[in-house]
Amino acid sequence: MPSPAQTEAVPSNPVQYARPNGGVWSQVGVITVDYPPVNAVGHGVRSGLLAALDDGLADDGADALVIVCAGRTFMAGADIREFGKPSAPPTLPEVVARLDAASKPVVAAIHGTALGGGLEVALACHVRVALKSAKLGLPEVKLGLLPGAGGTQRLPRLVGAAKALDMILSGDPVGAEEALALGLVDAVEDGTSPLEAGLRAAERLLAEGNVPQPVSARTDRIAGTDPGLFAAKRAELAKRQPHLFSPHRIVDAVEAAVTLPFAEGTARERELFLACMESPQRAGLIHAFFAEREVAKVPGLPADTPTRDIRKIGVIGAGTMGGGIAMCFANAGIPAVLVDTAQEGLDRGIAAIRRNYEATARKGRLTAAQVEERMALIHPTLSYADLADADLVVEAAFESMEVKQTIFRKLDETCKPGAILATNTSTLDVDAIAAATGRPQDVLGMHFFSPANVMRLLEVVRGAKTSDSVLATVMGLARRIGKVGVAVGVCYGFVGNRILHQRGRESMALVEEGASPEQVDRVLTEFGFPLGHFSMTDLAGIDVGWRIREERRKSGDPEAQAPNWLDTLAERGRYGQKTSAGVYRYEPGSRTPIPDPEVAAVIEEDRRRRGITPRTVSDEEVRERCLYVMVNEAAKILEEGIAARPVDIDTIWLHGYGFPSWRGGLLFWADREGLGRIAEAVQRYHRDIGGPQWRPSALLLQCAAEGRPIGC
Ligand code: T1G
Repeated sequence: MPSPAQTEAVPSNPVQYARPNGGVWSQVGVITVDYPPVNAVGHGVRSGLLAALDDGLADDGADALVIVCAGRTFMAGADIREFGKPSAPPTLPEVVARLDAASKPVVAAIHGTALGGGLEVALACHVRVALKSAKLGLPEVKLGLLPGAGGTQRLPRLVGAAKALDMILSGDPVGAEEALALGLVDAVEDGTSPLEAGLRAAERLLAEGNVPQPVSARTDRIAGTDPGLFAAKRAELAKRQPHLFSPHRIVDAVEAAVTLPFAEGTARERELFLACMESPQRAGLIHAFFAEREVAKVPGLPADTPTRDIRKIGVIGAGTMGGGIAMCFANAGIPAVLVDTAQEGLDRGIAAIRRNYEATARKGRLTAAQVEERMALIHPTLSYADLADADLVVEAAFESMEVKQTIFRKLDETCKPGAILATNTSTLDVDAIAAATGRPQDVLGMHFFSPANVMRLLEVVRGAKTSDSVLATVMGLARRIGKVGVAVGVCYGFVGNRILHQRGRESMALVEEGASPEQVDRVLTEFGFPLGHFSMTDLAGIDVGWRIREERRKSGDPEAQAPNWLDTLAERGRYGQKTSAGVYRYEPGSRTPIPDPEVAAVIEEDRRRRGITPRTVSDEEVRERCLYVMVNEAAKILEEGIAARPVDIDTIWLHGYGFPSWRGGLLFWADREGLGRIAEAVQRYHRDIGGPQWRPSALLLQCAAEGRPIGC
C-alpha cells in the first residue's frame, strides 16, 4: 500500500513563530503549526516546534507563548507514516522536555482533535484552553502502542491514575467539557477561534501573574493512589484482551508514574514504548488504520466524480436488517421511510427500533430527547407511494430472487428518476436484480452486516451497469452514516461471505472427520477471533444459512449441498442464541456457549449416515484448514477483480467478521505467516481433500514462487 499521499500542499516549514505587533496581545508570541490534513507531528513539525520555541523564548517582547494549529484540528498525534522507519531527531520526547522547561508560560489552544503526541505537546504546556467542540485523547493503544512522549506520566498527574488508565486503555477521546471537569484543560471557550481563545488565556495568565507549575512537577492527583488499581487492571486485561501486548505495557507505564519520580517514570515509559514499537501487533494495527482510509478511494473512480444529494431515503422490509438500516440513516439525521407489507410487521419493526434506542439511552449514550428525535425521522408506511421522492431506497426483504425482483419492478415504477435503488442481499446476483428495472445504472448492492446499526462494514456491490456517480455517491454516504464502505464486484457471497463460506465448509468437514465444534472454535478464538465459527453461526442464526441452503436445494442448484448436521439442528428448531440452543446450549439471558451432548449425538449420527469413522484432528490441522482456505479464496477474489486490492479484503474481514485487528487483516497476516508455507499446504489439501475450495489460486502460487507479498 503506497504511503498515503499528502492531499494538501505542505508548507516547507510547517511551524511559524510570530507576535502580533501592537494591541492587547502584543506581549504574546504565537507558534502556529500548519501541516495538513491533521497537523500530524512528523519530523518537520517537531523540528519546527523547537525552532519556534527558541524564537519565542528569545523574543524579549514576548512574556508568554501560545501554541495553536491552522486547519481543522490541533495536532492529531505523531505522524503514523513515520513509524517503522528510522526516526530523525529531534524526537517528540525532546520537544516536550523543552516545552516543560520553558522559561516563559506556554498556552496550548486546542480545537478539533488533540490526540496522541498532539495532546502530549499540550500536556507539556503550562495551560490548556479548548474550544467547546474539541476532543482530547491518547488513542495509541489502537495502534498497538502507548503514549511515548510523556502522556503516561503527565495525564495521571492531571486527572488521577484511575481515569488516566481508563482513557489510555480505551484510547477514546473525551469532550472539552469533560476535560475541564477532569482538570485536563483549564478553560473552555465557544464561538471564537482557537487563536483568540489562546491569546485570551495568555492575557489572563499574565494579568494574574500566577503561572501554574509544569504538570511534570505536580503530584497531588497521584499521591495516595491505591496500588491495587494496577493489579486489578492487569487481571481485567488478561480476561478481556488476552492477546494484546500494549495494554499491559500501559498499566506498567502508569504504575511507574505513581511509583517513580518523573524522570525515572519517563525513562520507563520510553522503554515500554520501544517494546511496543517492536511488537508485530503495532504493524498490524497501523496497517488496519490506513487500510480503513485507503478503501474509501476506489481505484478507477476519480475523486471528483459527481455525486447525488441524499436527503431522504426509503427502506423496504421492517425486519431485523431493515430496522437496523433505517436507524443508521436516522442516526445521521437523514429521514427514512420504512415500508412493510403488513401493519403487524411494521409495528413489530418500529417497536424493535424503539427498544434498541431506549437500550442505548439506558447506557447513557443517548438522551431521551435524542431517542425521540431519531424515532421522528423514521416514517413507517404500507405504501410504496411514500417513496416517490426518496433519493435512495434500500431493499432489505427476504433472501429470495423472486421476491427481490418483484420489489425492484415496483420501485422502478414508483421512484423518481435519479433515485438510487440498492439491495441489501447478502448472496444473490445484483445484476439479475438490476435487470428487473429499466435503470440498472442506478442499481447496486449495499450489503449491511447484522446488527446493521452497530456493524461498521458496508460492502458496496458494484453491478455490471452501476454508474460511477451512483458508486461515488454511496461510497461517500457510507462515511456519512458512520460505515466503512468497501467497493466489491458481483459474485456469490461477494467478498466477505464468499470467504466465510469456505471457512464454514472446512469447519463442517473437520467436524465430520472427527473434530468437535468446540475444538474448531477454540482454535479460532486462540487465533484472535472474538467468536469461533460455530458460536458465530449460533449468533447469526442457524436458520439463516439453512433457509439459503434449502432455497438452493429447492432451485436444483448443482452447488447445493446435501443436508448436514447443522440442518438437522435447524429442523429441530435449534436456531442458535435466539432459541437458546443451536450448536451450543445457552442459559437464559447468557451468551456463553455451553457444549451440548445432544449436538454431539447429532454429529455422531451424521457421521454414521455418511459412513465416516472419526479420527483425531490436530489443532494445527484445524488452524491451517480454516485459515489457509480463506487466504486461497481471497487470492482468487483478487484474481477475478471482485476486490480491487488486498486492503479491501483485509478491511472487510476486520470490520465485518472480527478478524483480529492486531494481525492487520487476512492478507497482511498471510504474508507474515509465509506464503510459501500456505501455498505448500493448499496444494497438499488439494491433493488429499480435493474440492473447489482447495483448487490453488494461481496468484497465491505465483506470489509464493516469486517470494513477493500478496498483501499490502
Ligand atoms: N499520522 C499520519 N496521517 C494521519 C494521522 C496521523 N496521526 N491521522 C490522520 N492521518 C491522515 C489519514 O490517513 C488521512 O489521510 C487523513 O489524515 C485524514 O484522516 C508519540 C506514538 C484525526 C480523528 O492515532 O484518529 O501520537 O487518507 O480520514 O475522519 O505518543 O484521522 O486523506 O490520505 O481519518 O476526520 C496517535 C489518528 C498517533 C490519531 C481525523 N494519533 N487519526 O479523522 O480524517 S500515535 C492517532 C485519527 C502517537 C505518541 C504516539 C483520525 C482523526 P488520507 P481521516 P477524519
